[in-house]
Amino acid sequence: YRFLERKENDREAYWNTDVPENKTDRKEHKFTDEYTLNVPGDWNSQAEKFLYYEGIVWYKKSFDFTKANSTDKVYLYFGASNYETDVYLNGKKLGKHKGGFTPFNFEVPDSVLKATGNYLVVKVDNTRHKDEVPTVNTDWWNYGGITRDVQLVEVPPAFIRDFTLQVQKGAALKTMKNVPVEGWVNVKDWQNTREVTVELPELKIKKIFPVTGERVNLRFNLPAMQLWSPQTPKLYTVVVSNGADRIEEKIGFRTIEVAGKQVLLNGKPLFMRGICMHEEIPQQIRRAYSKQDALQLLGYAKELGCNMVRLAHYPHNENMSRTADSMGILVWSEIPVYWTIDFTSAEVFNKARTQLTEMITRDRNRASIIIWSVGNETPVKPARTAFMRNLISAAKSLDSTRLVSAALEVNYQAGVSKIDDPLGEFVDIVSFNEYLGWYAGLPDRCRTAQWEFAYDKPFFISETGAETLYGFHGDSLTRWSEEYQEWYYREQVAMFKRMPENFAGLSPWLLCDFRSPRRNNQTFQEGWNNKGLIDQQGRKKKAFYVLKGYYEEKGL
Ligand code: ADA
Repeated sequence: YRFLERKENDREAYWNTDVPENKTDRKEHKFTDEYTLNVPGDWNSQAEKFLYYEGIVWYKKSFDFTKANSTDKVYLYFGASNYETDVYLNGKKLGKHKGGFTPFNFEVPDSVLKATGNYLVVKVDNTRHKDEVPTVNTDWWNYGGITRDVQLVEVPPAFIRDFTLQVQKGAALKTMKNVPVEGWVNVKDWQNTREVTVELPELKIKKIFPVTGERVNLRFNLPAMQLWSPQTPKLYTVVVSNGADRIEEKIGFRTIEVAGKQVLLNGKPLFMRGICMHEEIPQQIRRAYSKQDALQLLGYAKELGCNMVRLAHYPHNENMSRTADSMGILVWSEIPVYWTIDFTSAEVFNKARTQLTEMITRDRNRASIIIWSVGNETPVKPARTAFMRNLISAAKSLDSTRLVSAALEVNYQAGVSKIDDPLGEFVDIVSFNEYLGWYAGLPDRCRTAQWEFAYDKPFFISETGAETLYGFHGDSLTRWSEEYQEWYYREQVAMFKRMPENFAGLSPWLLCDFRSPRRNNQTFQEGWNNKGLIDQQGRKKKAFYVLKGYYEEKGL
């Protein structure tokens, strides 16, 4: 392990967001200690001395591996590793990846892999840099390490790299009979394999397609079937095979579109009763990664009466979207283009687009995901608008079936809150974050708030919230008390009820209190952002029940 020369628990340094770039006295030196770290898992939560650690950790592991067939290919797959990862096997470099929240893999050449005594070394560096995505300044903990699963994957030479199947875009779903679906199978390098078979056993469907080029297009009808929705999260097993390889996926079929002022799910108006969340689990206080974690977080959302979650501010682990698929929870999935980054840099754009591509490639078969978000609160400037527009086009060309949005800022003018960000023209849903009654004024401000919308599109409140310490009580005018947050939510709910008809839903900020290096108010924060409706111990604050009450009313 090589640590940057910083006190191991250097809280001051961690809280100073300029540290990674501007400290000139950084030297590297070797620690002789070795630790056993769990993978998947962030390193910060695995030992007290790592809590504030940012820098490099070298991982090593040995393993034996015998291929089932000598002609098979082997890949080393990482679910995610934050942020820069270099992978070596038996002394040979397999590759490098940047980006903390999306999957990547490297082919392991036959010449490198041994039957016994393979030695895998992975260097992970979570140092923040100005020209990375996200950049130096974020309001969440920069958990380092190999935070998601690592797998060795053995496949035949002609293997199914990827496929997708969804309801045809624009299909009018008058009846549930003969629902048209479309998609493709990636057949790159299949050489002598001439056919691919797609089956949906439950619907007694078996289709055989001839293989040409690198992509085989799929288009057929499903007979009487059930669409996926939050009320009926029906998933069908889809089997794709070619004689040598076979993969099975569980896929839900639904449509999502904007028609005039409304968002339509399966052709019917949708109101999103959402909540934002970070990928952090209360009580244990670490990065979430497992199915169990997903059940806990999404279980809280269900209890709150949600039909939707905003997974902020980066792609969460795959268990989240898969569990959302089976629980019937709609998902907003986002890349970490957050606040100010260098919008003039082509290199930074490429980093953002790579993460967008990796996110969409992983999750394009998840019915739960209805919105790809290209960023959060990026300040309105011409270069930024061009940058974000290009990301929107990239998302659309990767997946034309889902909606694209971004959390915009409100343009506060005397007495009027204007939603007029130029990016509004290019997104499908105009989303924005507002904190009326927390960052400015008291919650009763909501009563006189005037909203002006420049776009005749559905709009979505992607954040609203107030900080509160669980168990800290006062009257409703006492900031940080549970009563203040409760009052804030009451006033906000009353305001939502007066919103115009294109109000398509909301995802308040946020489900659980979370660690943040920016939050250094010594009395109320101590390294925590406490806008959760649930605290770090998993206890519900009073405001939880205000939002739940509203969602119960809306859900009727
Ligand atoms: C912003 C940001 C969030 C969160 C919030 C807050 O709106 O989008 O990440 O940090 O502020 O708590 O102030």
